[in-house]
Amino acid sequence: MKDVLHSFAPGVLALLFLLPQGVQAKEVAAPQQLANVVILATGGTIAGAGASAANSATYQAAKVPVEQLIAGVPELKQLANVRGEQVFQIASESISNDNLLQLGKHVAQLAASAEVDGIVITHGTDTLEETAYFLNLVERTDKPIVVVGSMRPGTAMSADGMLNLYNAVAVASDQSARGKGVLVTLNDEIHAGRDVSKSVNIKTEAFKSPWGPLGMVVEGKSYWFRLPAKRHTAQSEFDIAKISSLPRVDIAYGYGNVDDTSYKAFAQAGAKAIIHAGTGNGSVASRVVPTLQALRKDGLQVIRSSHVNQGGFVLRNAEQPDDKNDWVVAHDLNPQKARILASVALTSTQDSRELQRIFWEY
Ligand code: DAS
Repeated sequence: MKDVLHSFAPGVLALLFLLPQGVQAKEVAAPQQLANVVILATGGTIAGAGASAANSATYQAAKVPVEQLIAGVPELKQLANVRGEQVFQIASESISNDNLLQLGKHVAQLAASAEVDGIVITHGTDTLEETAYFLNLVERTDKPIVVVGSMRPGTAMSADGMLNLYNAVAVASDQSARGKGVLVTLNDEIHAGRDVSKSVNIKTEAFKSPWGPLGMVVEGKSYWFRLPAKRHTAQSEFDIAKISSLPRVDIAYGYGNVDDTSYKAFAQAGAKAIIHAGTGNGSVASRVVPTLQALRKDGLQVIRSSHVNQGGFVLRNAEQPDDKNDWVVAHDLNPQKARILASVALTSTQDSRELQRIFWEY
């Protein structure tokens, strides 16, 4: 661990020597004027460590504890009164529904406290978009909740985690971020937790929203250009306090030559809904349609989404007779986000028409 801190120190030390004389450090407000921000650490690359500074892609995720992350960015103290909690220390591809519930309930407790003004969640990038959307649906608060990750470990040259964390705390401590839903900051951009997804896995500019980011963070200041249009957080009908378990929802991938094997297997495993990650407009291979019609008749919900990678847009009764089949369409949500919304929605309704309303509104 010590050597990892040293790898952070040069960055900070260099700053002290390189800073041109006469440049005044940012005015630091008195602690009582600063927002109180809690950083919940869950693991991922932002907590990763590689063998050398040249390892930007080969490293171990979920190694560096939250105290070390905070110590690596001493400038956080100029933004907010920050404290850290280590909730998990896992790579996010391993996050489970139980992890989501545990994290969601802890976030709700913190958000309810008058001592907390904003929450930052450090998280692996692989399923960051799912966690951010989940919290966007179930956290009944207007306080800023900002999910942040990094594409390179802190030990690598040009590591992006330090500035991403600085930006996340800057947004979480900013009154202007209130009421904008759960936010995701990477690469100086502020995205809606609902819209953003990981679109490339080897660049620091990895996270994209099909309809664009909400804003930018530059030198610790948030600049807003758009607002979320869908229901979220305090305006949501869902409440983490009323959710004790998340129904199983699986994703079956559509592709050439596909057959109904995966759909049947998920139904057999107890899925309450299957997200069809379809080609194009959520299209379904003709040899799979009868199985999905039968599964629907058995009570399983069928939700058509699209696995196109820059924003699908699945409309009812286009490509498939959804009214006749009593299927649901996922609108512009990618399959992994559709899974999150279906699982949350199924905690409150089994009615396919209600599910469709929820997919239009969230
Ligand atoms: N395995 C990845 C994860 O934890 C590492 C990362 O990109 O954060 O999501």
